[in-house]
Amino acid sequence: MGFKVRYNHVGYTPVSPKVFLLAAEPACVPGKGFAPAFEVVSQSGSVVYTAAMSGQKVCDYTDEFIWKGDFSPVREPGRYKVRVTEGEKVLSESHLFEVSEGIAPELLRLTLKSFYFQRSGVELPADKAGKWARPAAHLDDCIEFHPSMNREGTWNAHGGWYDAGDYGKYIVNGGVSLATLLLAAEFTEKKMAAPGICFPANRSMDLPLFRKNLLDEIRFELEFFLRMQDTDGGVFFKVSPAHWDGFVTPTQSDESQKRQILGKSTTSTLNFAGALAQAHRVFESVDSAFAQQCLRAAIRAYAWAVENPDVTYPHNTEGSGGYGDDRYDDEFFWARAMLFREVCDGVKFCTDCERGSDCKLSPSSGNLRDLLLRDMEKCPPSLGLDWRDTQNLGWIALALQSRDLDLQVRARNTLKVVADEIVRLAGEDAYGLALRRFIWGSNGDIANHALTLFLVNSWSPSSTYVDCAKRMLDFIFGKNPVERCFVSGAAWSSPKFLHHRICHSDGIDEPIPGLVAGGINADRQDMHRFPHYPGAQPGFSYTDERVSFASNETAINWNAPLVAALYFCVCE
Ligand code: 9MR
Repeated sequence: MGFKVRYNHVGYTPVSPKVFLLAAEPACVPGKGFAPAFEVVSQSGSVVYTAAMSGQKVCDYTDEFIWKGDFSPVREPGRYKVRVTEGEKVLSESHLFEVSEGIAPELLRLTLKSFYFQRSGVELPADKAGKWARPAAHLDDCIEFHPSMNREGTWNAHGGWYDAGDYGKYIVNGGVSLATLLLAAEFTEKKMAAPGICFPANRSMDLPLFRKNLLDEIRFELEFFLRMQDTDGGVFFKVSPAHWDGFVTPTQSDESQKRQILGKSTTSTLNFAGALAQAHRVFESVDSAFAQQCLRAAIRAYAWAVENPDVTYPHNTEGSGGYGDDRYDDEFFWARAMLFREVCDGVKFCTDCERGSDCKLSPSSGNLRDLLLRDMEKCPPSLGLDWRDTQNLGWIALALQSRDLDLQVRARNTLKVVADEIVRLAGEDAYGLALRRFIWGSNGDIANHALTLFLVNSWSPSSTYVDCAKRMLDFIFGKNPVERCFVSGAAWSSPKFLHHRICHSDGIDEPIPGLVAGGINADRQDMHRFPHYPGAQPGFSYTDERVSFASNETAINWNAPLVAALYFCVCE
């Protein structure tokens, strides 16, 4: 009979819940009276804690029997393993893992730094990038328009992060990634300003340094965003190579093909408006001229979208991803709520903040507050957020603003219902997740659920939310059916063969650290590339192979909520 322990391969923070699982392989049916127990063993071999495994469950996406072990009382920093026994027999035991206050801060540093490695168009010098240093390439400062634009001339679309394992740069996905990182930035500011906060909150965390690095990284993308705005206020959709690149370096890619800019559309323009309005808030105290520039750009973008409310995304996907979305309500809600939060009392929106400019909120659209009330009706929240469904960013903006207490209370209560639903679903799931299905980028979904819990906890504090969120992050770091820590460079089981062009062409064995793999994806869209998934059940739909673009690619919109959730783990 095959048993496996499933646990956080990196380790646990002393005060965190410390839960691990025992899984019996799908074919094994435990006999009556089967009663496993476990011990926690220190590196020197002494048993520091024993308890019974509890709560047998069947996991519906792996067909495994699952038991839970909880060793939360073990708080003494050190290296440990868990060993599950039945009578004299050892059923399974873990590798050594840490209990340490340094774990979450280190993971936070690592996952944030991954954005630096995703920078395009600039040199990454060795003193910052170590062995992953690389020369500037994909400058994109003088690129042509895609033929679909029917437009002469060139454009400067320099900078920004590569979206994922490909060399595309996309506003739609960049926008939600920025918004998520900006949320973390908002909280760092509050944290540092709070009276009586004993600094640093976690002794292993240098919060001012983290905040500086976070803002530097966010600004790198924001400056690219600003370049993507056309003179009329609309925002281009993406910059991409003419054809999918092979696994070549950025420099080799430059030598082999040209890059193009394309697709001014409603979703890209509203994504831009939402993210840039929020940037205004975050950068106000750091660089107010830049903050004003962001806000003006956001308003112009919003005005363009009001006049162009249904311009579809570019359907050209040769050499790039689609990010296709023809529903605009949720993007309008996000942009409006962020702008509402920044600039107005909801009555004279544009005239108040952009007197004399060409910014127009169509008079027939009515006052902004009324529009927001309609948005709230039309766009109920989801459990988390992704590039397609962005309404939660609208709800979050309303929950965090204090101009209108009525809207604040409604938004906070609505999101609290969402958090309670996440907790309910997680309680039913053998691995403690609130996913309804594992889809492309499921690790991003998991991180976003955790982030929702942490945000709601900020106005409605409950250890249930925090514990549930932390247990979800354990899944990303190893407590999962495929026994992988999904973040490169974080643990012995981390991915080595991410679907990532730079990682496969830079001649360095170790992948760039801090990148989260998309993770388990029951849809397996890459079967034609013959990946070796470890089992037939949906929960085994991950493989650490380069061909597995559907499970083993990384993307900025999955890394960003992980950074934000880890920030909350450490500091809030
Ligand atoms: O994250 C995107 C996922 O939701 C879609 O199902 C998938 C297919 O359209 O595309 C994913 O995004 C990819 C993008 O299109 C191009 N860069 C890599 C992204 C991550 O795989």
